[in-house]
Amino acid sequence: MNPIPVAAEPAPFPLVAGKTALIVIDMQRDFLLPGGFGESLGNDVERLRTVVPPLSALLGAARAAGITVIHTREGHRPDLSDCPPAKLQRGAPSKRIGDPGTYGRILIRGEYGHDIIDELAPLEGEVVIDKPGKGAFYGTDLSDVLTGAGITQLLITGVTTEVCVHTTTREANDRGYECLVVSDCVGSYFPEFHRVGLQMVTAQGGIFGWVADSAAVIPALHQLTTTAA
Ligand code: TIU
Repeated sequence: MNPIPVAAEPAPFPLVAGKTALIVIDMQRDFLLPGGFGESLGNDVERLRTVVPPLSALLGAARAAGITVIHTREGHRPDLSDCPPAKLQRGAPSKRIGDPGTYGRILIRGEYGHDIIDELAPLEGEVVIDKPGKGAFYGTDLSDVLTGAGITQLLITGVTTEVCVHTTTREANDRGYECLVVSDCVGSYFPEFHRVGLQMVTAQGGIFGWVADSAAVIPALHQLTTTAA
């Protein structure tokens, strides 16, 4: 089947049926709710809430189109053996990874705060990748999952734009994936970093990939649904 072109910067993005996955990065309570890791770093977590409605709509369209959906969660083992001292000690946050927080131990697997917000909860059968770093490929089996599913195109969403979204997009681009970052479905605690982070993806002819908003991607997913039916 021919790719469906999505209006994007710097050029139309080729959406390919059966080869596209939606990646939802770290939409976890620890990043989005007051009292979590994000706030412990001094951030205003309310800024990330704007991502939830458009991402919810995009997720619905992706599920309806039957494309592969993969969620990621940043976090660590309870004994912190997979958390490098440099990450643990970085900065001077009021609370660190592993400390008790409002939603359990901060960014620790199995804790309430580490899990994905209710609005975007994974459905049964959707892959959830637990990652110790900022990039979703580092220290995970994401490459194997994508290869096994025959995926070549990634729709990248989640938080935060300039940290885990950027790191993952760069990792994916270097591995040969064609990446479309969905601009209103990624968010940052810093509006300026968000804006420039998106520009960095598309500069120089799309050095890391493509950028489009959900209003451009959702109709293409609907088209995929119609074409596949
Ligand atoms: N602090 C910040 O902006 N982000 C992170 O620590 N992790 C992710 O981006 N997921």
